[in-house]
Amino acid sequence: MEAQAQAQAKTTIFDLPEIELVHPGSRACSGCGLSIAYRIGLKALGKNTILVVPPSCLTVLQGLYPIAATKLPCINVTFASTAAAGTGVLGALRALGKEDITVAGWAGDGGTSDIGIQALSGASERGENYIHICYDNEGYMNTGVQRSGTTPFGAITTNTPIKGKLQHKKDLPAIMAAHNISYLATCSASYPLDLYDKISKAKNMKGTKYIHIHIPCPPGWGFDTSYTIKLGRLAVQAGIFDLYEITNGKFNLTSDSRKNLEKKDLKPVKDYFKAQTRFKPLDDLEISKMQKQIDEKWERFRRKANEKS
Ligand SMILES: Cc1ncc(C[n+]2csc(CCOP(=O)(O)OP(=O)(O)O)c2C)c(N)n1
Ligand code: SF4
Repeated sequence: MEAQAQAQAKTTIFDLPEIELVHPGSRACSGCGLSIAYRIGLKALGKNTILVVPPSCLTVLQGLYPIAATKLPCINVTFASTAAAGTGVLGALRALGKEDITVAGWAGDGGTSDIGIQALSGASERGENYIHICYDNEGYMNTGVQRSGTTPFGAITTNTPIKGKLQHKKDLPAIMAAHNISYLATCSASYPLDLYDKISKAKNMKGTKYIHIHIPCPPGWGFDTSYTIKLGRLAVQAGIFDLYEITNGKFNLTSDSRKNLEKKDLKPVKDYFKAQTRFKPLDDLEISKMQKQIDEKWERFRRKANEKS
């Protein structure tokens, strides 16, 4: 019961701010998880925000001045430099005495886990008062679905076309947690209220904050555009992508991931893999190995939760 109560997002659909910081209509694909996360995320960041965005699907979604989809000021920067540019904006605001403005980098998984990681690591080590939001659609999607560090094992991309990716997904939130930043949260486009609460919390904390959002991507993953929400939820309910936050070092599972703690059997990972054409190379043996890894991870989560209580 207690876990159920703690699992609830604090914000309900009725309390979401009515303000819209994204104009209706964008150039994202239909069914894009990013367009949901972006709309809700900007409601949480609020209008007193400057965005820093590297090349990605988000630059396509936003479009260019004067027909940009975003109503906030936004700086488009080079691929590797999001967090460094964010640090520069913070310095300029400090010089102007305007320290009440939120500076948020919003970058893809390629722009965060691969090419942007050194700038982000530096900003985090310095403890810049900066929010970095990584939307993880698990590939370089804007340039035609190439594999990134966070593409999962077995996924077909245009440069892993036959056997799928042979390496496992880089655990970027764990890398960021090792920087001991003030706040870190994982979210999913399929849990918009949980996402809203976490970005709102990040906005009200000092120091470096990192938000990692799982983003179902119909053309990159190979599923029907009407299944975006269902598929993102299945990733969480099968225990593949976990929703949690680390506030000043304190770890907590949230939303359906917290509910998973009390379940004996989570949804089978097979359902998630079979729902996407990108996982075609995975045979039953590979899937059962992955099910075992997920089961072991959840055993560890349960042991930790029992030690705490
Ligand atoms: C230095 C550099 N290398 C390559 C590119 C080409 N490029 C533009 S967007 C992009 C993919 C971005 O991937 P990701 O950050 O995962 O965002 P997504 O497209 O998936 O939204 C690439 C490779 C570039 N702009 N700059
Ligand atoms: S490729 Fe994927 S992430 Fe990019 S706009 Fe299309 S659905 Fe969204």
